[in-house]
Amino acid sequence: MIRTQVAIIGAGPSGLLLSQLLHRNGIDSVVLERRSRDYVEGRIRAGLLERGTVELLEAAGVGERLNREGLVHDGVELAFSGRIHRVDLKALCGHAMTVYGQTEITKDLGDARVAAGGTVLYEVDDVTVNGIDSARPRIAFSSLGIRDEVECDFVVGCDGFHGVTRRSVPAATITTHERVYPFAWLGVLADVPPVADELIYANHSRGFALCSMRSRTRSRYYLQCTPADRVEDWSDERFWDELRSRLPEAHAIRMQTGPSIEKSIAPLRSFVAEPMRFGRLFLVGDAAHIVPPTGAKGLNLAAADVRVLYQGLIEFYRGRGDRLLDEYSSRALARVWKATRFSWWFTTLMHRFSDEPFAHKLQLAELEYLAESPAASRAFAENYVGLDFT
Ligand code: RFL
Ligand code: PHB
Repeated sequence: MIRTQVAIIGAGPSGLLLSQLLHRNGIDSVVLERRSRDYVEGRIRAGLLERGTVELLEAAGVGERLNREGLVHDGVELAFSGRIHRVDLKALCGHAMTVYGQTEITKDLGDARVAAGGTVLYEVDDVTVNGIDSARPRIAFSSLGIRDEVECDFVVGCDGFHGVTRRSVPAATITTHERVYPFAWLGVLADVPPVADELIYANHSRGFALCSMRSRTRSRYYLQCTPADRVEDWSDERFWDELRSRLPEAHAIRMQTGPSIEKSIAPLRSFVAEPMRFGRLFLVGDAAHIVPPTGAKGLNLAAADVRVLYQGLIEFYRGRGDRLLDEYSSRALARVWKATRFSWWFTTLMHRFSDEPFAHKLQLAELEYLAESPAASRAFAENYVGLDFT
């Protein structure tokens, strides 16, 4: 039997970040993770951080490499009708975005947890959550075939969309909202210099494309594909040809190609579970909500949940009561719904939904309006860089 203050399920970015922030504030936690450390750190996912996420990583003591290697972007490009419109994020709302891979964040946090002597148990199976309505909940799990238990004050579900914690609450106490989009993203990672200095989101009659990056020598590109597509259907050559065809001429001719080092297909969905607290169990990040990746809000929302929760836990353990913990669900959800709206809107604006020219014409009209109207540009920029914390 292991005893701790906070038991965290899942060692993705939200679980590790929470554990590290609690540690820096004198609160003990244990993290239980189903996969190996190498697997968690090798998963190619998010790459674009809001300033609030950067600040929180700094507060967790892992800002050093991030500040050295992260690429700061003051603007973002929207491509449509063969033209390129740059949104000057910095000029419109005073903030920039930082490119730094989720792989690097989990590595930095994993190292910090080891350096601090923290307990992160990888490759655990059959996690079950019990007693969330009691003062001492218990988590049972198996490690190397041996059954064990963690007893704690609070349980935090940081175990992603397919995790166990959300499914362990009584169905009558949880409401879920879901929208599945009729397309997916095909992502490719390649060691070629990015086509441009900033990100390019492209609306094209053949479908959406996104040019992102991980460094000055490593590109991350995405294409809208069908949910039925398989990675085997997409040779590198087909991918590069299709990407080139969806970019404006000025970028297409400059694009460098090379062998892919990772290729994957991800479905797109919006999902929100309400509330995000059940007795002594809190849901955080993808365990509670999913957004489509257009706009890069997923990891940033997970970090925003952690920000609210760790402050509540600090207040509780310093003997200042549970007001902040009681407000966790409503405060987190207020931001979640705004990011859900923005991600849905940006997805709807940029993707090809049907053959119907009317829908595409409306998208182009809205993009033109965005390019012409400082008010519309500002509304976009404010949401893209992340709304202020209230
Ligand atoms: P994670 O990262 O899914 O981590 C959950 C962890 O829990 C473990 N787990 C369990 N452990 C124990 N017992 C169980 N029964 C368990 N079940 C699961 C899992 O193994 C895993 O280690 O959730 P977390 O920490 O909430 O983090 C969320 C982010 O990973 C996610 O929101 C982002 O990656 C989304 N996302 C993006 N977000 C951004 O902010 N900016 C981006 O640029 C961005 N790009 C993306 C993305 C997601 C993508 N995909 C593949 C969905 C691009 C893509 C393509
Ligand atoms: C990424 O770099 O993986 C990325 C960037 C921006 C997005 C989504 C993903 O909107």
